[in-house]
Amino acid sequence: MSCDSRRPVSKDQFEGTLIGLALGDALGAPFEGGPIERLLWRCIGRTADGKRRWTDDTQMSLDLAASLIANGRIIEDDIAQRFAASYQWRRGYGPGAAKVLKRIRRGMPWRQANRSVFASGSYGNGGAMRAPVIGIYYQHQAEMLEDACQQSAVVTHAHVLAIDGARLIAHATALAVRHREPVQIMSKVMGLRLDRAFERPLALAQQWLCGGHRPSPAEVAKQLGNGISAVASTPTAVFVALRFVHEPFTDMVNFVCEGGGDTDTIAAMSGAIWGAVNGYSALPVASIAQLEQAQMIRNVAASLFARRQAG
Ligand code: R7I
Ligand code: MG
Ligand code: MG
Repeated sequence: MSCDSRRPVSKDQFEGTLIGLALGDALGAPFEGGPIERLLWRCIGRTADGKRRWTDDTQMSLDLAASLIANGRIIEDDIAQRFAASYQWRRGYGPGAAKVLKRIRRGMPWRQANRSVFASGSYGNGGAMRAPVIGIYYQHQAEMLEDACQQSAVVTHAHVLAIDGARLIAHATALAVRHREPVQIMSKVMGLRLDRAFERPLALAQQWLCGGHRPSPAEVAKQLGNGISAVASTPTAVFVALRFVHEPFTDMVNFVCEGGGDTDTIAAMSGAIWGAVNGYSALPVASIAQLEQAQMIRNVAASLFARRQAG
């Protein structure tokens, strides 16, 4: 195990981030929510040829990546149109996000739609679940990463807590591309200026990581959260990713699924961070073979890498 070695980012890490995200999403989706959501996913969670479907987390990440590939930077109007055009109820979007996207599709400007369901904008984790794309793309440009987090989240998630959740996940992914040591990544994450609501869960996560404490899935869910809000899921995803970063991907996803709650999104975010550290080549081959449109996602990651290299 290398100690905090600085590495040039590789295509393998771009692919690892996006496929790690999609795998976490698809493997976590059957365990998301309560009995009704799980039953529904049993009916619609497989493609005609038996592959595991991914959900809104992956769809929005692919839309964001496609926009960056096309434009080289974040253009809010473009990502709003792409998010709205891709919306399909069967991808399991959050209820508020679904309304926002349908309104944008009907012609409402995103600056109006993003505060039309909740007056201050949504504090859900929908802005954070796509933030790994920002993290890998801007991993060497801290200021641009900050702006891009804000811009990519705000079109659907205007609330400060949603934007800070996106910043946390994007920075954690960017740090994961360059460093391998969990404690090192965690201490850098602690230096981000986030809303006070993130302080307690992040401090506890750091304490656990530094002390070598191995909490159970139930303890993580209880102490850090497993909910649909950015505050109740993004510190959890960062902790889980760092706790399992040198252990098998599948063990990490099983841990998230055992913790319950917003399993697809927590596994998607931790899967992306895990993939950023370890790369595509470390992901489980058998699970990738079962993943809906895995090759397409890999191609998107490769194009994003090429766009990044082109400057
Ligand atoms: O954040 P969002 O896109 O949800 C993503 C989640 C992920 O788990 C996906 O996998 C998918 O399952 O959904 O969706 P939103 O609807 O914007 O936010 C999620 C939920 O948080 C909302 O439906 C509300 O229940 C709650 N919420 C709020 N409640 C009250 N006031 C978000 N913002 C507010 C608020 O301001
Ligand atoms: Mg989802
Ligand atoms: Mg979810």
